[in-house]
Amino acid sequence: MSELVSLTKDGDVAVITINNPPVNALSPGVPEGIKESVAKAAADDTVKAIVLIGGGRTFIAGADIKEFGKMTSGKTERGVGFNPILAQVEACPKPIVAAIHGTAFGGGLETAMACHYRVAAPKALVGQPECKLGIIPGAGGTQRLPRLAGVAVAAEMCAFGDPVPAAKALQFGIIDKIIDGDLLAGAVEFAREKVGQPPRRTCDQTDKISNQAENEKALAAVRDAVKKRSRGLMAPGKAIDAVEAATKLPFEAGVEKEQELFKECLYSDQSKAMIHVFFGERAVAKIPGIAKDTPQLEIKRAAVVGGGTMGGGITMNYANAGIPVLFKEISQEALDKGLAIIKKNYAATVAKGRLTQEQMDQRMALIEPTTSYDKFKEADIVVEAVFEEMSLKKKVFAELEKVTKPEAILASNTSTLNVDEIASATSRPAQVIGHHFFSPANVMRVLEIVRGKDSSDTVIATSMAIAKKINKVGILVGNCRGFVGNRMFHCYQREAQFLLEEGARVEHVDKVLYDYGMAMGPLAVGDLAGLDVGWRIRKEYKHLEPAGIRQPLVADLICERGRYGQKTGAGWYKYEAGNRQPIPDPEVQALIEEEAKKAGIQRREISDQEILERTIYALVNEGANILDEGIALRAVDIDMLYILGYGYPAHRGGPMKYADAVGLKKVYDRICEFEKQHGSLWAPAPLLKKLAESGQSFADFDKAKE
Ligand code: T1G
Repeated sequence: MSELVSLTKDGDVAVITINNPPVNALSPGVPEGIKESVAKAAADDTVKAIVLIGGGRTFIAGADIKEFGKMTSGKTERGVGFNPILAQVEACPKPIVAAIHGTAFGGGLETAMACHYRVAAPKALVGQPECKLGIIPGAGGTQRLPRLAGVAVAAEMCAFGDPVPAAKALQFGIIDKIIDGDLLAGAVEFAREKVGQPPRRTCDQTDKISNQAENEKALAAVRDAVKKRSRGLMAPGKAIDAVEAATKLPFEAGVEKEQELFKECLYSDQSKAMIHVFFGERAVAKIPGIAKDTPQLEIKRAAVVGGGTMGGGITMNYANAGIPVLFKEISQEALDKGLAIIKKNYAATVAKGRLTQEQMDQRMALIEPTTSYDKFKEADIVVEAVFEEMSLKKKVFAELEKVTKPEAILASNTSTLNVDEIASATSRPAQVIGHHFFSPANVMRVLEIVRGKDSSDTVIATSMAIAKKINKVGILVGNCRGFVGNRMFHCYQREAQFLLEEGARVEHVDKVLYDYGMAMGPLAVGDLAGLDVGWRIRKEYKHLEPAGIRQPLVADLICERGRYGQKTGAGWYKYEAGNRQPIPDPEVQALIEEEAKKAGIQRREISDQEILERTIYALVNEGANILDEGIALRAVDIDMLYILGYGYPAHRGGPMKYADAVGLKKVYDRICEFEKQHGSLWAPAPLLKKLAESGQSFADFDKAKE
């Protein structure tokens, strides 16, 4: 018996326990152990019923995702061959009860559904989240789930992958009973009650899939929802196809059809990209050189300085995590305005039913508005979120040093300014760090943590921990102009604007990037964020710009005309009052053409492919420079920052993963062409050259750093 799966007995009930921490994934040996244990229990005359349960903190959380990379890279012949084992479980002549706690996800729920009954702890979750990995259930989930819960629920669960709490699962018919208290004891008792009854095989249930008219309506509705919510993704549609097969084919044929669709997804670039993202979100938490047991500061109270949109969003993050937070502005009027923004944000969430009024009130009660520093001495962390002006930030940090306790963390929400220079305004640079939130700060899940040259290990470790606590993915980066995200974004925006001058229309550039999968095109993003933000930074850094380097011609002119984007009703596009729909503006087009003419730029037709390569490869090339300088720890950190902070499509895996998928040699050669055409701004990054010429990838670069 493999130690991964143990078989014990509780009287006449066999108990099969999975012991594969941390999440009881169906790693090699676990399915075999289940098969062996079920066969033994079935052959044992003293056993009348069987319970299958997870050891540790959860039931089975799914197939071992690490195995997929081995399969798609040919490193293992082993497929996701759970179906024969689940068929044996289902055919067992003795009743088998799955006892679920923690999560029964993917193959975990599929295993539970192959059992004859399912009981669950009240807080358990079930789900088929495979589509979030770019695949679909591959062990009968799309065939058994509709038989238990009906086609509409099954299609929705398989197409969107959202977890379903136990109470809802009970209502849907996915589980049979919720066990309060001792789950195992409850499951054993439930199993005993089934002794002597013919096992209820899920594959034999057909009443919930027999109404074809209802099935077609349900499937069409989920297909519509996928069109709206899953733009560009392949797996959701395939999952619905598999569920549809359950309504049209005998069970075994439906399982075959599912397996065919599963393999189609598993070997796709989309799935490789999304699995990269799954592990990437966890990889970025590993900081070389900062020991796991580095002492951390306990964050019991926070404070935010600056009550604008960013300050308000940051304050909400702490309140949402249950941490009392001071919210400071310089005047009562500004404070009231900031508080109103917070209230409005919460009220909107309550209106959508995603928060109760009581929860909103609890969170508002954790926010203490103030116009003074009086209580800042109690704060364990202060986040400064004032105007992006160095002199103002340094003034605030000089004040903070006087009003906070020596061990307090002093974080700046600066999006590009030099964290070391900000720290120089205090005598405790070890306590200073950058916490760059992305707008809207209470929504975007990434926190770019910028280490200063003196930021202490404790401040860094605490920053990574508090990021998780406030439900952010913390990504540690080095200190340079624009850090990682905005330094690359500057190149991306620069190329987008050069393309306008060279002949592409605003809406064409944006459409190409939107169709690629970006949440918005680069110019529409500028209008959303506010063109004046970049304008102010360009003015702040103008004295540092090297002479003779081509600069965009039009962005400043647009700002000089008071066109800051959506907030002023016009930017690259124009906007009708109260409508955020961008409308191409002939005035801007004329300005672009006029400036290009003045600059002697020969305008031309520009292909979609060139627009895509000039913008995305600009990200890749600068990303390679950033990696080379050690400003980003790994290529995957850059990918995660772009997916979580800039609306980069997860199904492309991030700019660096995408470059790997294209092939670095191809990317490098194209960049060399751009260098010939457009000069030194396109000088290939040395690291990209090195990797391309040695046939390596950014994934190889990351692996070498492990
Ligand atoms: N396979 C391999 N490793 C996994 C894993 C999995 N399924 N799930 C988690 N891990 C690792 C994770 O990388 C991390 O490693 C550690 O476990 C703790 O995870 C056949 C084909 C279950 C809700 O998609 O959603 O089944 O960083 O930090 O926050 O049809 O993990 O410590 O080295 O996330 O408590 C379907 C994915 C697979 C579930 C727990 N299942 N996992 O969250 O811990 S496909 C999933 C999760 C499939 C079948 C198909 C979460 C969790 P490390 P964690 P957590």
